[in-house]
Amino acid sequence: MNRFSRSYACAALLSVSSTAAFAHATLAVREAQPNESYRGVVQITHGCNGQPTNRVSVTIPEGVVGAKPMAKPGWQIATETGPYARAYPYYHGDIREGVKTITWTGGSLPDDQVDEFTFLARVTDAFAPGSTVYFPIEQDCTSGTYRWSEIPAAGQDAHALKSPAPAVTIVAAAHSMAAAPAVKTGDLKIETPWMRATPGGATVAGGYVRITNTGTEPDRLTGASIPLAGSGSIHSMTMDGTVMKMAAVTGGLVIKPGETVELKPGGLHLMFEDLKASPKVGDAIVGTLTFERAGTVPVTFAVAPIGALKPGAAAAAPAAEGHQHH
Ligand SMILES: [Cu+2]
Repeated sequence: MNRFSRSYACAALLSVSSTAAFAHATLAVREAQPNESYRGVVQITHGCNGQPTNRVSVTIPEGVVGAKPMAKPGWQIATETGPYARAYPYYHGDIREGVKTITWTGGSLPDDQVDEFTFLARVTDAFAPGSTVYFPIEQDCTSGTYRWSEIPAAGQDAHALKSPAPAVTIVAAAHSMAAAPAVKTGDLKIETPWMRATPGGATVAGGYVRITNTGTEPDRLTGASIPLAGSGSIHSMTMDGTVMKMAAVTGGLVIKPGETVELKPGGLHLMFEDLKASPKVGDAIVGTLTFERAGTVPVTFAVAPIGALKPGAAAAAPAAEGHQHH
C-alpha cells in the first residue's frame, strides 16, 4: 500500500510539471519605461530535475541598449556584442551597437537554493507604453537544460507556453515629466509648459503654461508654435449653459504687472491645430511663445498622458475631461 501511494504521488507530480508553465527563470522587475534605465534581475528558482544550475544566459532584445552585467562573485561573465538594427539616442549621442547576450558560468547553484543574476540596460523609445519586451533565458545544469525562450503569438496566453521567456511590460514614463526650470525672459517668468498626448489621427492639441509678469508694464501673449502643428493660438473656455465653448482670445492675452496667468485644462489654453504627428507621452517638444514686449521665447512642452489634468499626472477618466475640441 505504501509503495502504491508513493508511485501514485510521483505520477501526479510529473503530470503537473509537464502541463503547467512553472518558469524556473524569471525577471524580478516586470515593468520598464521608455527612455529610462532598466535593472534586469534574472531569478533562478530551480535547477534541472534536482541538478544544480551552472550556466545562465540572457538575450538582450533589440531596442534595449547599453546592457552591462553586474559582477557576481563565484561566476565568470561573458558578453557578446553586435550592431543594433538602428541607432538609438543614448546619454552622450547615438548608440549603434552593444551587448546582445550576457552569460554567467562557472558557479554552481543547488536546486534547493535561489540566486539572482543582474544587469543594467536602457529601454529606448522603440517600445510604446503597453507593449511587452521579452528577455529569453538559457539555463544549463550539470545535466539537463532549459530554454526559457518561448514568446506568445499575437492573442496567445503566455501561460499556455511550456517554457516562456520572461516578459517586461512597458509603462508610460509619467515621472519623466519633471518640470523644466522656469524660463525668465525680461519681466516674464514662464513655468511648466506642457501638453497632452493625443490619440493617433487627432488634429488638435491643447497646450498649457503659467506666466508671471514681474515687471511694471503689461505684456501680451499673442501666439504659440510647435513644429508638429500648422498653427497655434490662444483660446478661452466658457460655459454656455451646460456646453463648454472655446473661442480665440482676440488681440492676445494681457498679463498685467504682478499678475500670474495660468493656462490649464478647462480654462485658458494654447490651441495647436493642423497636427502633422501626435505628441507622445514623455516627449519634450520645443516650441515658442510670442509676446508683444518680450518677443518670441523658446519653451519646451513636456507631454503628459491623454486627458491628464496636470503636468506629470496620470490620465484622467474620460468623463472628467469635459472638453470637446471642435
Ligand atoms: Cu481650444
